[in-house]
Amino acid sequence: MRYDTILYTVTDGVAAITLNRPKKLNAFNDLMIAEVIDAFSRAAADTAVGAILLTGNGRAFSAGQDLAAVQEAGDNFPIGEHLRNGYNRLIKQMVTIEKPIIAAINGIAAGAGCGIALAADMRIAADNAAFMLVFSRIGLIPDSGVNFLLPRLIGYGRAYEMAITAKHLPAATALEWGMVNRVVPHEQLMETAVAFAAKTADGATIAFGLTKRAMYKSWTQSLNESLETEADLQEIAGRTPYSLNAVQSFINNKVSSQ
Ligand code: T3D
Repeated sequence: MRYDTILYTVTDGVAAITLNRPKKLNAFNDLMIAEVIDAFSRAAADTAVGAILLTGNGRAFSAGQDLAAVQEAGDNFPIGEHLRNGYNRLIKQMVTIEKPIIAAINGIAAGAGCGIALAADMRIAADNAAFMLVFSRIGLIPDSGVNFLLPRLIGYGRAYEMAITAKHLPAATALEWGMVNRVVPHEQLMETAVAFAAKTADGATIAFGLTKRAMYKSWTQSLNESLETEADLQEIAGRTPYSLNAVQSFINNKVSSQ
């Protein structure tokens, strides 16, 4: 698929997906949703890709749904169907791809843009970035996974307040609340995120993918069930060449230092 609204590159084991409608603050139209879904599928299927980096071009990460496109569609816009066919598919895809997704939040992440940032496994934010649940400003409830993901990261009270006030949450507060993993000066964002993604892609990628599966699965499991999942997945992780070699080199180093 040729992309018109995103950029897609693969370097050093990292697939970088860049939302690329900067004049519209990377608001999502239908084409962009389809292209991002296609790019994630491509990155998931590519054995050369060990980590995925998601960012936005220009001054925003994403301003969410393109409201001009919604207005053009008229009063009978089938919003539920639009969510099911678009954002819901994208969010489900992001949380089930067994490769780490790192979002480099370069500016405002609003509405569905915030939900998509939350569906990444880690977030590195520029110091001038911010999150905003703008939905209530236009009389909507949060969507794109926000109701599920945000209270789990920052707690119900904070998430609910963000939803009903629709206020900017600056990166520094997002860090304090556990919504982002780190905040860096804006000019260092891409360098930091790319280096982190490349290091991740060079690590125990199968184990990283299985860790994601185990953690997401645990949210709907009892402790006993989660322990069972860990045992099952460890059977797989423990037999990977990465694990076998790492254990062997640990033993070898011990022997040679005796
Ligand atoms: O249909 C469904 O599936 C439902 C799904 C809904 C999911 C959602 O995401 S609902 C929420 C939709 N998003 C919003 O309501 C955010 C709208 N944007 C804003 O509130 C502001 O733009 C920001 C607070 C994000 C940033 O403000 P500011 O002052 O920095 O920038 P700006 O001047 O408002 O925007 C710059 C340009 O981007 C401007 O275009 P122009 O006038 O220069 O040609 C503006 O219209 C455009 N833009 C920004 N956000 C959107 C947008 N165009 C279309 N849709 C947008 N969401």
